[in-house]
Amino acid sequence: FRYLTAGESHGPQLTAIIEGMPSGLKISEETINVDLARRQCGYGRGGRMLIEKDTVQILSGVRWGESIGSPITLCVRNKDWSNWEERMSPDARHRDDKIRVTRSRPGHADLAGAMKYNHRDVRNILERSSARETAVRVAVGAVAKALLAAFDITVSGFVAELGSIRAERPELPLARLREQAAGSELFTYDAAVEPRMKALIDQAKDSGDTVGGVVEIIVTGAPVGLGSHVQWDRKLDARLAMGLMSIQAIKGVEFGLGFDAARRPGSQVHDEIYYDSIRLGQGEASGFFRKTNNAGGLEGGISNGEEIVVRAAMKPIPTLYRPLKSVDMQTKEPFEATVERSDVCAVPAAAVVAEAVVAIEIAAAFLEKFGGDSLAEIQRNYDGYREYLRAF
Ligand code: EPS
Repeated sequence: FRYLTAGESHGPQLTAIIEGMPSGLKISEETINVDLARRQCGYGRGGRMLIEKDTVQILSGVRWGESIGSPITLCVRNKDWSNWEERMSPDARHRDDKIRVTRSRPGHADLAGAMKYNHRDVRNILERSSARETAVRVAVGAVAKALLAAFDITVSGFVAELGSIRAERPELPLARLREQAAGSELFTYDAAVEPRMKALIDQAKDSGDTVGGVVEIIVTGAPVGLGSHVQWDRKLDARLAMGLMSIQAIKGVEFGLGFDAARRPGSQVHDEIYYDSIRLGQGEASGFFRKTNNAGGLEGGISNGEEIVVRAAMKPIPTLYRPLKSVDMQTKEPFEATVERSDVCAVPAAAVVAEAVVAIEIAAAFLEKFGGDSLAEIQRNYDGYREYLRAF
């Protein structure tokens, strides 16, 4: 299971091609659109979100509501394209060097990218480094989530911290946490901190600043045995970290206790193992369990049957209304980088994007372990494995 995305932020569309999805999976544009809308509606977004109303078009690989096993092409059109047709045209006749962008913005890919690709126009970099690309990754994630849902695996993204404000995960079933987050413009599971978080965003907006935060992704129902200890690039935590780090503006990833584990003695970190055969009668896949989950559901790069809990830190958006110092690439003169349109905070959107990339990596590991060409074949493999686990 692999995918690629293509498309510029102000180009005609974003495209993804997914390869390796089995046949027989129910997929509809409507379900994908639900996640596209979630990504757009977080508190703190800028003017661009008033222009876009993202919807997906399925261009291949799905027939009559089901995947047929061939590559799936997804497309999300950019409504803003109508304002950019000439400036972003593939046609050489539209070339206009007067509109070149030579002022690279701190914190963006602008300068390093222009130097690497030998561009004198930063637009050739910023169009693709833009987080607009995440729209189509969320669409890919929705397909991955549809596969996982067929095996009762759920993936949920939440805002766990915003600036210096930390949310507390309430002791509630995950379904309730999802309900709470769905009704929150900040996608947080802690209703108590929401007003303070909003106030922080408003305050940043007023002072021309931006706010970052931490998103938390919780996976339930993942069986023991996804990923492997035997090779570095098969470790599930490594693959999840790569997926998350590939999201624009993410600067750090941690699992379970994360960096806090380094600050505690081992006796306060490792999750002790218990066994109770009664659990089997209650429909659990295994009699083995842990009373704590400091490991975040992963040991040795392998899922251990507990909830997978991973967090990603997002830096504040680097496009500020308040000017930041930079140097013009052409004149080499200093200038102060300002902007006409930007998001103040995109952490809620990042929770939806992180949910998508985690779903993609879990689905990829799942298909590697139970892989087959049709959903029915995977179901047989999965049922056999679960039966084996019960007897282990
Ligand atoms: C982005 C800058 C803004 C954001 C954009 C990401 O776009 P624009 O430059 O057109 O105002 O709105 O995010 C999206 C368009 C989106 O769909 O998330 C950037 O520089 O990364």
